[in-house]
Amino acid sequence: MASYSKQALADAIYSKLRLNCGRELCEANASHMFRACALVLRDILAERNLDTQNWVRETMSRQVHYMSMEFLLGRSLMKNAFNLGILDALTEALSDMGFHPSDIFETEPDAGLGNGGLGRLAACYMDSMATLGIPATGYSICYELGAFRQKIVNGEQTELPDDWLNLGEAWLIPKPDETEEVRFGGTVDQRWEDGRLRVFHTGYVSVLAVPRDMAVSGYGTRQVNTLRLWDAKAPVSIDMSLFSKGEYLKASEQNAMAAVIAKVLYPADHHPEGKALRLKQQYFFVSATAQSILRRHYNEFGTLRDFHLRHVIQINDTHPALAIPELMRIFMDDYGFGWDEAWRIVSNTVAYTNHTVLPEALEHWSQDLMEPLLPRIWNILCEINNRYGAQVSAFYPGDGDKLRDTAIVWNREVRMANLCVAACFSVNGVSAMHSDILRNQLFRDAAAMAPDKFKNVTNGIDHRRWLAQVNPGMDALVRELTGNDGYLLEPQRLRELERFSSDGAVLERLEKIKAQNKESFARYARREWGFALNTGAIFDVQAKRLHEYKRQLLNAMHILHLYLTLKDNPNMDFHPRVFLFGAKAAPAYQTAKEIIRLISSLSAQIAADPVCKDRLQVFFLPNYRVSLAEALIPASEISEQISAAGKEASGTGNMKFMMNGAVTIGTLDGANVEMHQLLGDENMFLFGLTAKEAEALRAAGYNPREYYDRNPALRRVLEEMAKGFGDGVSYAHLTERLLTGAHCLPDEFFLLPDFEPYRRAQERAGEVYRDRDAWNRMSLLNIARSGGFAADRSIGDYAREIWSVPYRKFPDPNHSR
Ligand code: 26V
Repeated sequence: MASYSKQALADAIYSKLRLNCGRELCEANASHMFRACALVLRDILAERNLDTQNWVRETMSRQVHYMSMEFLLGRSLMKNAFNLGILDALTEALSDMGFHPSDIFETEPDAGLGNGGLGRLAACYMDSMATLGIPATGYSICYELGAFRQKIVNGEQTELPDDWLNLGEAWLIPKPDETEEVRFGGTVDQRWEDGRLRVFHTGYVSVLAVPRDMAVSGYGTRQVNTLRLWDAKAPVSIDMSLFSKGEYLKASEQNAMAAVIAKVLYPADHHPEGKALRLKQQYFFVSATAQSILRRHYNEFGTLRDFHLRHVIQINDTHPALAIPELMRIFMDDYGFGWDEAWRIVSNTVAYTNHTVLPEALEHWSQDLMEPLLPRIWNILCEINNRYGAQVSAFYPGDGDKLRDTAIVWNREVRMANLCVAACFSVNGVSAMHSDILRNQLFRDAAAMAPDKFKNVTNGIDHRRWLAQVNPGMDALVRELTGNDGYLLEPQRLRELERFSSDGAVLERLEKIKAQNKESFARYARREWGFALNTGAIFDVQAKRLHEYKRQLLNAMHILHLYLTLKDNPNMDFHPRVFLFGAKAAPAYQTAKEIIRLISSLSAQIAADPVCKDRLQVFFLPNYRVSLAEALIPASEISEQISAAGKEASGTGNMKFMMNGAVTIGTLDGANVEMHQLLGDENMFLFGLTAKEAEALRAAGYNPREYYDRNPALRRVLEEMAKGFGDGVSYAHLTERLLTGAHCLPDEFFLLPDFEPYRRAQERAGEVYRDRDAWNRMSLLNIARSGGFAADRSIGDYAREIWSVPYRKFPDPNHSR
């Protein structure tokens, strides 16, 4: 296709419909149309993807390999059309063909290959890397089932499978000729042969890794990168020979392993279970990726000596950390390198991003699991551990504690974070505060040995998706006020909006856009769930994974307090509120599920009480995911970012709300700290203990009872919770966790000390909201100062400070928007 006029697109869609979907236009439904559109765009992208690869080969650019167990992509059709500059043409083509374009876009299932922030971050970064002209490939598993679909039944979360591939497959380009073999189990023998130590691995089980590539477009550029998703298959021919040799058990073992490895994304977030399978998934994807990268390099250059000059591998949390021993294995066992040279190359290639400091989320694997499953990797890990231990001992002579704390293998466990810190040339946190915690607390001893290794790259979001695409009203206003659409490639230009912070007419238009977004979300909520949202109320939103440290329970406690106050004083003067929650709980995380149940009970109680009519509403929005966030965030006015200080590594939802003009009620945690530096006390409602204060309180022997005894309102909230509501369910277990700690620290996340400060912050927000002008100004300044939270800025930081890759733009001369 030479050009992408609406006619050219319509013709191409028509042809895909007939040839690939076997449908005439008159019999096509929205799913057929979506598939046809996706195939048309896939062709355009596939061609540009080849051009990009040729360009990378010719220029021999340094490439980035971004490894992540999660990529929370959401929908791609509108995104790709937007990036290619053909969204208007596509929309018109679909209308001309007799369809509502939005029906077609909304038919696309979310590619939910992730649990939360870490996975969405990877997706935003893929967009920015393509846009900034960085040759980059992402790697993950092609999970057959993505993040579970959440259904609320009688107030409780139930989990349903998410069969995204059914339609999502349209984006994938299978590359069976680039299949890699991954080996599990068996035995390893080492023998000297021809003057070098040779390693022989026998008796293993094989799983084949088959790439299914997805093209990743960038905005306004011809560059198209790749996201390589590995599918698992049993090796058919070996399988048959095993059968003929009578090794039936092994053959069926291989089949079983292959069938299960790429089946489902782990729904756990910070709550590990099903450990063995997760380890198999990690090694499967890491081994396939490492082999694939090395094979391509070797085929091109005939040597791996300069590998690190051409490649950098960024690992997203510790989940892909086995890439380190796996690369060592391939360099040594397959390409004959000695340890020292292999180590020099590998440790100059791999860089690690940490995404959490919660102890239960720092991965460790038992020797009992690792050694039999990955015998050669286990050898290599032990060797890395010995050598690193020697370095630690030399740096801290005679200090056994330091040796223990920095050890990679200790007490029959492999500690993945310590492995990354020892082996990677760069370790970064994801907000200024989080990076300080890594440097000065979590990895203090290792950081003292290599201070330059430790960096910060504050997270960022794809502002083209999270502002321009999801909020067309605001996008139009920004373009009008800044004179053009330049902010799409230069997010800092949002700053130019500050000029209008006292312009009454502009502020009114801002308010109107928000009001329209609220109306539009209310229609969505009515259509999806039959909810009737009061659009005259403040939309107050907390949307993120459900976790105790994120403190959805604190929000619920405040709502309960508001409800009780309203009952006592039905004429209370306050601006009506709609509290909206969106959150999935890890299926095995009982307390998180109880909190969902509590929110549902509270919601029903409030809905049934006439005193709340037109004043107070609470809704739990089922199945929070990327596409729901896209509808919800532009309609939000208050953004709840209320984690216990020191626990949220960064947060990225906070940035999305800010960029859409919601005002934050938040603690000094993660990237909120940087938001606060930009906004000041005047444009944010800050409350609560700081991380230092919380630590000091804990050290002084924190007793939640003191707060309970001192604050009658808080006491009443907890008593009511324990009693339960109209549906007869008691939440005594939750109050017990707060007051006495049932199998946990009492009130581990400091809800009680923060309750009163939170209540006051809420009250202040409610008051300011009534001064429409003041509120709209805050909202405008939030948008204006959000440019620094664009993923383009983060990727620029990675490119400069860690990857040493140039980042350029390749403007697409035909691009029009
Ligand atoms: C840990 C585990 C442990 C084993 C079971 C499965 C599983 C899945 C995920 C994790 C770690 C999750 C780490 C994470 O998502 N961190 C979030 O990363 C965001 C992007 O940097 C950041 O904004 C959030 O603050 C941080 O919680």
